[in-house]
Amino acid sequence: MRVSKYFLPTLKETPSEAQIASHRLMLRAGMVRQEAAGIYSWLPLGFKVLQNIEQIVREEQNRAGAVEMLMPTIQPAELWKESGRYDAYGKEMLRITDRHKREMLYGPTNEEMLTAIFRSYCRSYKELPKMLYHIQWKFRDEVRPRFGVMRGREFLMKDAYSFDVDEAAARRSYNRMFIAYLNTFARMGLKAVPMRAETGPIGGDLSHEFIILADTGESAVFCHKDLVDMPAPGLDVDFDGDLQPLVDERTALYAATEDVHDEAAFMKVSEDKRLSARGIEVGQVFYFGTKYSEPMRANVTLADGSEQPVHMGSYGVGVSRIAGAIIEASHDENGIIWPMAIAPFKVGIINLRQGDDATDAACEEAYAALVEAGLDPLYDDSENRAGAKFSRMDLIGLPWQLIIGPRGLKDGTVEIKERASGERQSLPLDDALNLLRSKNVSAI
Ligand code: 5CA
Repeated sequence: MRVSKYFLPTLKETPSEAQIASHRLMLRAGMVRQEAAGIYSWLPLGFKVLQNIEQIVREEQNRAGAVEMLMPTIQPAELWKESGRYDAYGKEMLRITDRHKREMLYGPTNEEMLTAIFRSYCRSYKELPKMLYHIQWKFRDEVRPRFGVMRGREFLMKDAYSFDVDEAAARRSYNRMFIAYLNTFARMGLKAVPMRAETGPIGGDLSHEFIILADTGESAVFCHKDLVDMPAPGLDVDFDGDLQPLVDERTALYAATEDVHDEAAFMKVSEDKRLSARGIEVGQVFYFGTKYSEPMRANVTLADGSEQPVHMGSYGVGVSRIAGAIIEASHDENGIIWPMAIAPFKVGIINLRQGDDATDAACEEAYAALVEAGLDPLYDDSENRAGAKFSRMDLIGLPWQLIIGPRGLKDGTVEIKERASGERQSLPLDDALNLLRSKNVSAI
């Protein structure tokens, strides 16, 4: 992409309404625009980031055996009356009445709808287990939408739902998602720690939140330090095998959010390993058994002919929140530092003298080569002065910068800068292109 053809409305001024770094940087980098409290347009740069996050989530859901589908954003109130959550959900639910005076709502989550879908088609234990998911916009009329996309009212969520014959089988589904989440966040360059958590309006009594440690996080958390650096299981995990030992490894050490925190248990962790911190919740998994299947009569016939409500769990990832969370975890005073896997473009090409024939030609050559290599370059071909190009490239945080100017070209060299370390090196264009090609591997 060429900057001259793109839409990249970066801001010089720091927007006054933004309280935390990620919100400030998303506005300044021209990633999002607020349309109403907690409701955002995703401008082209932000949208690419959102799509990259979504794609990693999708790949890891598929790897774990979940099947993608798409449910609507608008739901009929009847479904929620069946489960008993229509009144219980309270003011967070955006309620809508259509022209025929039918009560509708903008879905805050989809347990009811998936339970209804399941009961329409599945009647026998032979069809189990099943795991379905979608990636769809949700609406929760939060009292205090804040921190930009981190606590929005409209936000993009991946939500998966599992159906199993009994609790032991449901536990296996829970474990699959638990492990898939560890890999998902690791691929995004995030260290997410699973912590025992409150179940809130979703229900059930087994739940973990996946939390990234950050000073600006909304939740207070307490955990064993070793959990923070424990490596992800890796993409070669056998999801059909026994995942319990991998889950046990994580759950044996103390980790809890403030809502379920047990001070006495925490004090048993040796003092040098005790970590009390703040964190951002990027995902949550729930096992709630028959909470929805029982009132909604989603039953399956067992081998002995008896009928039983199906055992369910649900598993959410805050896709749009993650865009903010990654920036919170990875930025400096000059701007965002994207991990390679999430970066909206992998390389930024800076032309130091637009209009100089040799410089323009070298930039064009580099651009074509990087497109060819699948590195999706962003070429700043604007008439801006070099200083403005540098600061904008730092602000939007592409992992690599390829800097090309007349002075270097005279000696036959260009410059490469790594955004994360700030390290720069001069080398011939061909070597620079080869080096960049060698960096084109996704994380993990
Ligand atoms: N039905 C379950 C799991 S599918 C559920 O709704 N879980 S949740 O309430 O924990 O939400 C899942 C994830 O969505 C959270 O972990 C969080 O990352 C994200 N999320 C929740 N509320 C918001 C919000 N207001 N803004 C942005 N992301 C949010």
